[in-house]
Amino acid sequence: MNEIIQEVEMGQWRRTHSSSEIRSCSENDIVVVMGWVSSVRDHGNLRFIQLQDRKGSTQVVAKKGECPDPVLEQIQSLKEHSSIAIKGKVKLQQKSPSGAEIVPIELKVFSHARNAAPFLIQGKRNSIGLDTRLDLRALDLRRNSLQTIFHIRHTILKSIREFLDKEGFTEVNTPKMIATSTEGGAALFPIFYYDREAFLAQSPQLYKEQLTMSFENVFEIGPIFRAEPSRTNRHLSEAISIDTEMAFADYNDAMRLLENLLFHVFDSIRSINKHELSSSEIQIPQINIPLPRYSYAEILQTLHESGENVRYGDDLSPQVLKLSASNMNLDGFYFITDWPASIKPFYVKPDSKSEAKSESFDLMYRTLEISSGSTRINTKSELIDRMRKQGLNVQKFDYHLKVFDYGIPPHAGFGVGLERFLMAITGLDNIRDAAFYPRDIDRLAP
Ligand code: AMO
Repeated sequence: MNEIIQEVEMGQWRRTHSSSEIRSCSENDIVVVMGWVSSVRDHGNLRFIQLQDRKGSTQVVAKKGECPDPVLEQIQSLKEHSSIAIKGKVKLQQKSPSGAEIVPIELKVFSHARNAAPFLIQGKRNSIGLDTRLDLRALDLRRNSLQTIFHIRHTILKSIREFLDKEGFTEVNTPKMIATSTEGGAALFPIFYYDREAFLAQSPQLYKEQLTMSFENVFEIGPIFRAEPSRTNRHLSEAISIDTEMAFADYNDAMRLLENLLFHVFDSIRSINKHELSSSEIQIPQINIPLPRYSYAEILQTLHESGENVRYGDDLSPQVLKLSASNMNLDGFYFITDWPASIKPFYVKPDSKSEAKSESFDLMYRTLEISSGSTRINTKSELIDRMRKQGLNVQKFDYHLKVFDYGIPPHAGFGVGLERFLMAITGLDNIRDAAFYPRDIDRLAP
């Protein structure tokens, strides 16, 4: 360990001001700031520390003669990322971005960075390999560009809760260790549940549907687990899903709810994250509601007109959507509605006039799927019929089907992938950067 730097405990020291509060101090006020070093610059008898905390950063200026010599020496040996506290005098500075600087009187180093970090706090997100960053994710997340993204994530969640609460939705939590698949068998993670096989939940689907019986409108924000075998920039093995379900409603009501939710979230981000957005390249989308709605059949028609051989019942991959994008102006956010029933899960209600299509939608951002939703089947015989058609073992769903004997209301809902949504809003090109600790086929740590 460095001889000049002694790691010490916090003792009686407590932070008096965060970085953003220094500007409202008076000249010569004595303050204690705490945080981590984002940069140190040495000009001989003049040394600068940029001290970062969760609210921003403050400049500490140590000048020979103005600050005690031992403090000046300690600063010379400080490395970026060290965790420190400074007691010092406020010097108002119009020219400094924070409006004030601190002249140190005493310095406490809580934890000294032993190695030069592979990346600095101000560094650009993409200037270093993703794997190097993810291996040291806690440190990576200190970087300004990621701080902005995760502050926006926080606003998304806060404003969604605010909006759904106002709309009369109750927040719920449903089991994550479950007995059966809901979204298709292949993507399940099996686990041991005492002496039985169980699975990690792919979605709260069946539980949220059941809860419409007692609460009418419910939402859940929680993890979903998908054993995705492919390595893409838009799939995680563990993602956060924002699920809603409402009684006495159909998929048109669900789409209206979702577009109003988007509008509220974007408005909130623009106002709450205004300061950070002004110093970043992120442009929060401006949307007009209602959002454009294109039926699956319309998109297929456009593809056929441009000579593409996509059949009714094929999924619309990002590559295929790119082809129709230029003809249909598939930019920004839009819905694709009325998907073939054959490619939707068993609980999705087929259209009453045409069995081949279903009362369903996907919310898209360009070629990225952000959410799916639908009207659900609410009669037991129809649900059993659909399960059989999809080759499912009906008996395994007995715990769910039972409920349908006791008056489940007509209902509809959607699930939004939080990381996909964050990607769309902030322009991220890899979903891994939208998760604190991403999980994929190759990564189970940190
Ligand atoms: P779906 O399977 O389409 O629908 O999932 C809903 C949304 O969750 C996100 N998502 C993912 N995000 C990252 N990595 C993944 N592997 C992943 N899988 C899904 C997507 C997707 O649009 N029960 C239905 C929802 C409903 O109808 O209410 C469901 O789970 O953004």
